[in-house]
Parts: sequence; C-alpha cells; structure tokens
Amino acid sequence: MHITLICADAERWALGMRSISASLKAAGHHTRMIFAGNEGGQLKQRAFENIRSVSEQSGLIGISSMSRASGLAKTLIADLRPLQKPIVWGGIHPTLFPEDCVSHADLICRGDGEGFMVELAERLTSGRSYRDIRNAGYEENGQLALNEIRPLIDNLDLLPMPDFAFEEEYRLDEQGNLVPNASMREASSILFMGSRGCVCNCHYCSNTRLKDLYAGKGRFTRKMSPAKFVESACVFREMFPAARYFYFTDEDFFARPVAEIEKFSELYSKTVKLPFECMASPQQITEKKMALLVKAGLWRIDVGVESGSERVKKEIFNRPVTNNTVLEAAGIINRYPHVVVYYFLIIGNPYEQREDLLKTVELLRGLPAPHFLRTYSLVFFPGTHLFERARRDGIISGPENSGYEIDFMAGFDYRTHPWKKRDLYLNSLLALMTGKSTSFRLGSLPRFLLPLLTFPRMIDLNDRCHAIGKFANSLARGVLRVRRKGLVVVSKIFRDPSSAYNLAGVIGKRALRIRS
Ligand code: B12
Repeated sequence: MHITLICADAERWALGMRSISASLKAAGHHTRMIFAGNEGGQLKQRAFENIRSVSEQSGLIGISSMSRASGLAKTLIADLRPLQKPIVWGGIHPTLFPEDCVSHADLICRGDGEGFMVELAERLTSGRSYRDIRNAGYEENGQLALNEIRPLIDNLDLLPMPDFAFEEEYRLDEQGNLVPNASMREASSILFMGSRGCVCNCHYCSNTRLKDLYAGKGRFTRKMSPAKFVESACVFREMFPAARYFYFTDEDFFARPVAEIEKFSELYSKTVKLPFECMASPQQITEKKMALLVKAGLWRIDVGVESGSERVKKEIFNRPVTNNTVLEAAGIINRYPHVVVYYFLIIGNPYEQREDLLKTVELLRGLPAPHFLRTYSLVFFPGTHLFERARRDGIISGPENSGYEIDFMAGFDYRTHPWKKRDLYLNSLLALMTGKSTSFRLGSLPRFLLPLLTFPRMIDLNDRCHAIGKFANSLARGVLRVRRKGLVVVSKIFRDPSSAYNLAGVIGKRALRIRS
C-alpha cells in the first residue's frame, strides 16, 4: 500500500515518524514523507495544494504532531479530508489529549505507532474494518472511543533503523513548493536516541503520563543494547558525512547502569569516533559514568536542574533532587574542563515564590564556573499532571491558555499569558543569567551586582514598579536572539562543535581530537 506521512512539527529529525516509515517499508509498503511544519505554524495556499496532490496518490495518510503544531495538524487534516482517504493522527498530542483530536481525523493513534500503522495498512489492503485496532481512538456518535493499548515494543534492537533513505521525502520551501529533503544529508549534527521512556516522574513532563497509559503493558524505559546502539551510530555516521557530532536525545543518557556505559564507551570510542552531546539528571551523574563517557567522546552535557528550590522540585515538579546532589554532579563534571556543561532551568513558573527564586539564584551562584545556563519558560502541556493541577488551582482554564503553543526555548516572554507575570523582576533576572557564566558574571549579569539586585528592598521596589523587570526581560530576550544567530554563524564556519565555546575561551580542543 502507498502511505503518505506528514510531519506538522517544525522538526525534520522526527525519529517517531521515520521509525513508522521504516516499519511500514519493512512490511512491504511504500511510504512518502512530507515535512510541512515551520516555526510560524502557517502554510501558504500553494503548500496545501501541493500536499493535497501528493497525498491523493496514497491509500492512507498519517499526520504526526506534538501539541505546538496541533493547530497546523488540524488545518492539514481539514484540507485533506475531501480526498476521502483514511486519515490517522499520531504523536504525543493525540496520545495525551485525544479529546482535542478525535473529531478531526478518522482515527487517532495513542502511543507507539509502528505496530499500529503496519496493522492498519494491512487491514486497509485486505479491505477489512479497522476501528478496533489497538491504540486507536475515534469518534462515535459524538463520543470519544478509545481502544486498548498494545504492549510496548520491548526490544528496541529489533526495530528497523529510522527511515533516512531520502527517497520520497519532501519539505516545503518558502513559496510552498515541495522540494526534496536530501540536503539534510549535509546536517552538521546527528540527532538520535537509543532508548524510549524515562525513569523520572516529573509532573511537567509527558513521560509520567505515558507511564500511566502503558501501565501493565511492559517495561516503560527501554534501551537498545550497547552493541546495537553503536552499530546504529556507525550507520548514521555514514549517512551524514558532514556531521561533526551526535546529539543523543535519550531522556537521561546517564540513567544506564555502569556496565552498559562501560560497554558503550568501549565500542563507541573504537568505531564511531564522533563527539557526542547528551542529557543527564544530576542524581545519575557519577565519577565512573562521567569518566567512561568522556573517554567515549562526550563533549557537551545538558543537566536538568529545573529549580534551586527544593520545595518546588519536590512539591510541584515531583523531582526531588536536592541542591547538594546538583552541586556534587557539577563538581564531577567540572573535573573535565574541556566538556561544555549546560544547566537547564525552568522559569516563568507561577508556583514559584520569591523565596524559591532566590534559592535558585543562590544555587546558580554556587555552581562551579565556567558553565552555561539555558532557561526554559514553563508550559503546561495538556495531559500532564502539572496541567491538571494548574487547572484545578485556577491558574489556567484549559488548553487554550496553558501555553502549549509557546516555543519555550525562545526566552522568557511574560506577555504570552497573564500567569507568567508573577515575580516578573526575579524571573527576568534569571532569564538574564542565561548563557555563559564565569567567575565574574552569570550570563549577562556581573556577579558583584547580585547582592544588590536581590536585596529585599530592591525586590520590593521592583515588585511594585515593573519598569526594571520589563526592561530586564526585553534585554534578556534580545541577548538570546543575538546569541542564537551568532551560534548559527559560528557553527557554519567551524567544523569543531566546540568552536563557539573555544572562541569564548572556555574549553580546549579535545573534542575534535577524538575524531582523528
Ligand atoms: C527527542 C525529543 C526532541 C528532539 C527531537 C524531536 C523529534 N521530533 O524527533 C528535539 C530536541 C529537537 C525536540 C524539540 C522539541 N520538543 Co521534544 N522531545 C523529545 C523527546 C525526549 C523524545 C521524542 C522521541 O523522539 N521519541 C521517540 C519516538 C520514537 O517517539 P515519538 O516521537 O513519540 O513517536 C512515536 C509515537 O508518538 C507515534 N507517532 C508519532 N507520530 C505519529 C504519526 C502517526 C500517523 C502515527 C500513527 C503515530 C505517530 O509513533 C511513534 C513511534 O512509535 C520527547 C519526550 C517524549 N517522551 O516523547 C520530547 C517531547 C516530544 N518534546 C516536547 C517539546 C515541547 C518540544 C519542543 C516543542 C520544545 C520547544 N522548542 O519549545 C521542540 C519542538 C521541535 C519542533 N521544532 O517541532 C514535548 C512535547 C509535549 C507536547 N505535548 O507537545 C515532549 C513530549 C517532552 C515533554 N515536555 O513532555 N524534542
């Protein structure tokens, strides 16, 4: 059968959709992929016409989206409906918020889509009914009907590699024309993950709710074997010859047991020899794991700190990681000055009070320099525990003002939603700390000014009069815009992924040596 898969997110790595395409191909079907998303979420009329004419040739249309692109997914589905082809919508948005999606498509898919899509294609090919497929959801007499969930894919080693064949794969250009996506082969970094699921239970994250969905359906956190992971990385390296590093997007790379990391390190450093970046929770970072991963090629590590308030971490985020644990992890990482470290923080959180924010400032001041800080603006994703809580507490009324449409990496913009205005001054100071920290500064703020800026009377004054808070906020967003553009330019000029940091005099050149 011929199947068109359309990604509404502005993200062309789309490992989920590509995994589905690979499984469909392995089952003898023919797929075509269209990357329709863009940051604005709007498409030209010509784009719709082109997508329609390509989809017309298929017997089944699949749409993939997260929440941010759910508006575009709905518009695309409405435009494709007159073709009278079965349309199925999958991805994290229909998985966790089926009631928002079910009236739009013929079917929605909750959870993993590989087995579901192969079964759906088979049923359609043989002319059988398909509404009873496991993982499916649909609307019947105006009511939401949700089928049973199939067991989780337990052995990730058995899945085919995500489809990066670039055979029938298109993206939209600025005029709305479909153009081959093969230029992606020139990508400067490769995004890949060797696991699914997460061991943490954070209330702002979708994984905790995915665990509920999959209760009784198998192990939620699954990993490829180190051998298969490294073998896949080798294939990726061949496929993307211009790539300078891997970004392993596993939720928590360090959550693997030492023995697995040992095996990975041994195989990876022998065969792949490309620097890599990964994410880690502080409580998983140990001397041994760090040493092994640095040996394998770790050049950048992203550590989820989220808040300096232990109250907020425990009571609001359900992520009870103490500040001592964070500092211990930071101490371990700091022994490798050539490894770039990013600490991730969530700001714009209406549950945080002055005391909580001040504790975060304290923690940031105590983290060994140099380091980098990335601040994310809190979003209540529909279906998450924190979304339900914010709705119960009257902070939001529902998805419409939950902030799911926000690019939460694009800086802290308090104007997007009234609930983001709380403690504007302190949140904006934290936003200004985004970026590089040295012994003299935290991001754009000189360290010596911090006692003055966080002096109780200063905060009182700024809580009454918002001018400084607003100024700090627009300054922080301006700095972020400039930095984002600068990084794009630097990464185009230099082959070494750490060049941007080297230029700033932060780290050595070891990352590149791994390659030679
Ligand atoms: C890796 C990752 C990224 C990567 C790559 C994302 C990608 N598209 O490949 C990067 C770092 C780029 C990224 C970026 C963002 N991410 Co992200 N990311 C993840 C993470 C950790 C894993 C996703 C993944 O690859 N999973 C493995 C694959 C195999 O699973 P999958 O994508 O879910 O796909 C399966 C099913 O969903 C389903 N499916 C998917 N599509 C379809 C289509 C059809 C037709 C069918 C039938 C089934 C189906 O089948 C797939 C295979 O089994 C998740 C956490 C999570 N648990 O999902 C967050 C997550 C998806 N990200 C999230 C967000 C918010 C973002 C950003 C919007 C952040 C931002 N900038 O503001 C951006 C969006 C990027 C963009 N421009 O569109 C949220 C989404 C929440 C939501 N409700 O929307 C998540 C859930 C994390 C969270 N906070 O809870 N992300």
